[in-house]
Order: sequence, then structure tokens, then C-alpha cells
Amino acid sequence: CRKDCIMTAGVGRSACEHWRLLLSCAASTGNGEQGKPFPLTESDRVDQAYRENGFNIYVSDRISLNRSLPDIRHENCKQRLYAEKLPNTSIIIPFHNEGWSSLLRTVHSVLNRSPPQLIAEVILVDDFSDKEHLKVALEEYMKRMPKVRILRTKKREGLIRTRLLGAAAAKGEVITFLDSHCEANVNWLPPLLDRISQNRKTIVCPMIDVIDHDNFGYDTQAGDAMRGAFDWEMYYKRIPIPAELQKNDPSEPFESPVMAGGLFAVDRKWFWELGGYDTGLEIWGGEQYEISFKVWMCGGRMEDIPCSRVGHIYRKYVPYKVPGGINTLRHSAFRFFFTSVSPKEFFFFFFFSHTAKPVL
Ligand code: UD2
Ligand code: MN
Repeated sequence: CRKDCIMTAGVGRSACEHWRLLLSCAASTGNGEQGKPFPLTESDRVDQAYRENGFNIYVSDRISLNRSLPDIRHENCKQRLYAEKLPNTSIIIPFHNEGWSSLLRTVHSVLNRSPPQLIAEVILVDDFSDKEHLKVALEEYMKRMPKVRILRTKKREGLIRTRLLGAAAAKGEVITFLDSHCEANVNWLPPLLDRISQNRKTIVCPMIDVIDHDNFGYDTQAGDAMRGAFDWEMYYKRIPIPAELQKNDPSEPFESPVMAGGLFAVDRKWFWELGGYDTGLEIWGGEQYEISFKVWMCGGRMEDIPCSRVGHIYRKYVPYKVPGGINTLRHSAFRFFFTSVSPKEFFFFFFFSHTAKPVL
């Protein structure tokens, strides 16, 4: 596998493709290598395989923790230059009863594909899991990875307060949140940190690729020229970027009204200046609107970064219990609306997410 660094000189900026380690390794063959689908047999599809995680953990277990991925970035990404001196980041990964191989592949992919000096630490925050493999075995395993710390909540908190626990402990200049079943792709980190170093009030999101929950094939979501929005029921969706806002160069960062939620980087101090998350948000959902609205209302901006790509396993179904039932989800999704956003602001953002250019 190549570990080279192609330096393109610039004034204080460089395009370093060093971190394609384990990525464009043409030599890597085997289950799931190059992000290829795992050849499933009928017996691999047994329901049990999905029950605990909402994706096929048997397949995940049979794929290397260091598997190679296809470099599906736009061609222009290879020419882009980033500041030579970038802020470092704490990577925060909340998890609740995550599968062993899917959690570890997240950590391996981050460490394999990031310049080491940019990773201050990786904080795994366990939201009161009861699976055995996430206890002593995980601690033992992580002893070989000095940058990884494990924190644990004292009761089931839900993903929002779990993330906050990690953020409060973080020491990096930037904090980067990931879900516990992701794979960071080639050179994913510098394009994110570069935007924050230019404007610390920018929250940046990578493009989220799809890791298939059956066969673990790695692919782009349908169409990159899309950005986040939401409908009247507060369902998040991606809609096409209006033609007049599309960039000539598809590798250029573009503004986004609301983020998907799980994968983003933010200047640590700016995150706290924004007030972090509303600690009343329960278990799952809604937090992406809260943080998105706050950043726009407080003079920041939010961007999607096409040259930064991270795969995520979209589950077949939600495997974990939600204490308080489904109403908790509705409560959390709407809570920000009743507590922190006035109807006028709500209409403004709804309109903005569909049509307007940011004129904030
Ligand atoms: C999406 C987001 C997710 C979050 C969520 C709620 C992406 C790719 N994913 O759904 O990050 O914003 O929407 O708005 O944008 N977890 C806990 N405690 C819990 C439940 C979950 O720690 O009680 C962890 C879980 O292990 C995972 C993360 O929180 O790392 C997100 O949960 P998910 O993967 O079930 O959410 P997802 O991807 O359906
Ligand atoms: Mn997820």
C-alpha cells in the first residue's frame, strides 16, 4: 500500500494526499475491500444478524477493520490546497450498544486516514450500554491506541447528552462528532478543519456516503448536489441545491440550512458560545435543527464539504429501546420549536431552507 505524500506547493497551503494509506491499495482484496459489497448468501440474511444493530453484524464481522475504500471524491479535490497549519480536533463518538466491529472500524478508519498531528484524541462515550463486549474487552483493546479515551454515562442519557459529556471533556481546538458506525474516507479531515481555520464560526459537515446495511458496499448517496432541509413534520430531507446557488466547481464548499445531525466539526469554543445542545433533548432527534438554527441566528454559517467524505451505516430499523416510547422522539424533535425558536424565526428558516440565499 502506498503511504506517499504528493505535495503541491502553494503559499502556506498544501495538497497532501499522504493519508491515502489503506485506501487506494489496489493490492487489498478480500471481503468488503475497496468498499465492495460482501457476497451474501441466503443464510447470511437471517433476521438475527440485524436484530441487535439494525444492520448485518455478521457481515461487518467478516470485513477487515482496516478495509480499503473507493476514492469517490470529485477529481478537483486532489488539486485543492489546505492551510499547512490547521487546528487539531477531538473526535467524539457516542455509542449505545454498538456492534464490536462497526465501532472499531469507525475508530480505525479515523486513525488510519487522518494526519496524526490533527487528532488531539478520540473520545468514545458509552451511553450506558449493557453489552459485554463494550466493557472490559473494549478497554483492553483501546490500550493499544493511546489517543483513545472511553467515557461512560451513569444512566441512559440519549445521544444528545452523551455527546455533551464528550464535548465537555474534549481538549482539541475543534470538536468533530461522528456516529459509532462510520468509515472516514480519504483525506476527510483537512478540508473540514481548513474551513474552520478560515472562519471559526463555520460548522462543517462531510458528505455522508452510504454503507449498505446488508452487504456493507460503500457508495455515494443519490446525487451530491443536494443539501439539507426539512418538511412541515420536521422530517429531515435532502433537496436539490437551487441552480442559481450551484457552484461552477462541484468540489467547492456550499452553504446548508440544516445539517443531517451526526457528522460535523465545530470550533470547540464556538460550540459552547452557542450554548452546546439543549440538555432537555431526549434520546434521539431534533438536535440537528437546534444547532443549525442557532449557528445561523448567531452570525455563524454552516457548510457541506464535498471533498470530505464519511460513510455511515443507515440502519434497517432502530434496534434500541427508547425509554418513554415514541412520544419522547416527538417531544425532542419539537422541543426547540417551543422553547427557543419563535414562530417568526421558524417561518424564516422554513422559507430559507427551501428557497432563499443566506442573507443573514
Ligand atoms: C441521525 C444522525 C444521528 C443523530 C440522529 C438524531 C447521521 C448520519 N446520523 O440518525 O447522528 O443526529 O439522526 O437526530 O446524521 N446513541 C446514543 N444513545 C442513544 C441512542 C443513540 O449514544 O440513546 C448513539 C448511537 O450509538 C449513534 C448516535 O448516537 O452513534 C446516533 O444514533 P443513530 O445512529 O441511531 O442515529 P441515526 O444514524 O439513525
Ligand atoms: Mn447512525
